[in-house]
Amino acid sequence: MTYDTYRPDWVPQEGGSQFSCRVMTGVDGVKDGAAPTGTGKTPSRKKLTLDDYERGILAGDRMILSRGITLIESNASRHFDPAQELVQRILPNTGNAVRVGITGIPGVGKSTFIETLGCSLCERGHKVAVLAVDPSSSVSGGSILGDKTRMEKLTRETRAFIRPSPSSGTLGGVTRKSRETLLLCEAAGYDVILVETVGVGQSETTVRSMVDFFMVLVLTGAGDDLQGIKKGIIELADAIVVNKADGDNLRKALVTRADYEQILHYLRPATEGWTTGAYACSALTGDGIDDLWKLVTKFEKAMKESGFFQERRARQALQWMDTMVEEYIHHKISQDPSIAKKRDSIREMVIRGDSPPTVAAKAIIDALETTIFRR
Ligand SMILES: Nc1nc2c(ncn2[C@@H]2O[C@H](COP(=O)(O)OP(=O)(O)OP(=O)(O)O)[C@@H](O)[C@H]2O)c(=O)[nH]1
Ligand SMILES: [Mg+2]
Repeated sequence: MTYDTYRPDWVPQEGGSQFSCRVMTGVDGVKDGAAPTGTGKTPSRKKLTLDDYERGILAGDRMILSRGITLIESNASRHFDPAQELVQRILPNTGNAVRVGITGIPGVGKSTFIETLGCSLCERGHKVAVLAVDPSSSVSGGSILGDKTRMEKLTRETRAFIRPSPSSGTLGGVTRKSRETLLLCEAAGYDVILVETVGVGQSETTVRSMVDFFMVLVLTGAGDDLQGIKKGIIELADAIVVNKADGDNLRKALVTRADYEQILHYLRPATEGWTTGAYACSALTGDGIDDLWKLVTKFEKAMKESGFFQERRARQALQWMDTMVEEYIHHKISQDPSIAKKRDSIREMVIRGDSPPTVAAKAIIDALETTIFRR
């Protein structure tokens, strides 16, 4: 056997020759002189068939679930049909979870809340999937990425599955992917789905349209107590939750809660037959979290009894379908260079006031009909 002898970078003063390293020279080929096998490249992952995906997901295999979601999130056109077929196949096994949306301004404590609630639910035997709808992710690369560290305990929980926001595409694209991801998680046996979204822009309306119960987290103590919260968001909520009701902030949080309660009297509730209330909790200490879960359970029971639960889901499915059709048409318009060009010049005319919007819309529809729908 041959060795090369090296002197390490650091040796004790007076260090003798025993502080040398002896490194065995490498050999070409493999053990016992046998011929090398393979190409030397890292082996690629086994390609899964649709049957593999279906079976794996229904058996609750997390690795296959992750890969199924990756298939759905893919922007490659060759993945579109198999992804749709997969959703179609698992569809009969969906719909059994309670879907809860959680929104609020950045820093309000959504991730901490989900971590605390999620762990508590897992302890009680639930299987919890956490998803994110993040309109900024296409720009920033996904703000929930850092959340895996904020959900440290939940990440380690075997009964929980955390999926960061799909990181590319328009909000519409992100939404489709999130909805389908939700279905896959349900098929894999997750009975609670928590969807986090930042309370800015359009994303909360989108999340409202895919969940049963919608929670808006708010803060206190920033001078004007109702800072930054748009009336529109409150009108979507089934519960307003003042978070960080702990320590020195507790008293103020309770005052804020009462203020919201007042405001809610004047607003139309988001869900027919349900009174939206204001609550206080601490995601950090866990105070009030279990009570909020009881509230969700109470909501689910009452809405199922009244039939509103199923009715809303049916409406959401129809809305989803309509959105898909609209998106397809918009996609077609922007994909077809002649229509896109025509649309741009028509838009200019509308901006300049040279064409009324109704006439302009008709011109675009005519262009669509002659080029795309002529078959
Ligand atoms: N005192 C106190 N601090 C909290 C509470 N909940 C969250 N925090 C802290 O608030 C900060 C932001 O919490 P996150 O859970 O990351 O907030 P987020 O709403 O998910 O933020 P984004 O994902 O950036 O939108 C963290 O430093 C948390 O430790 C709470 O109930 N009490
Ligand atoms: Mg977060």
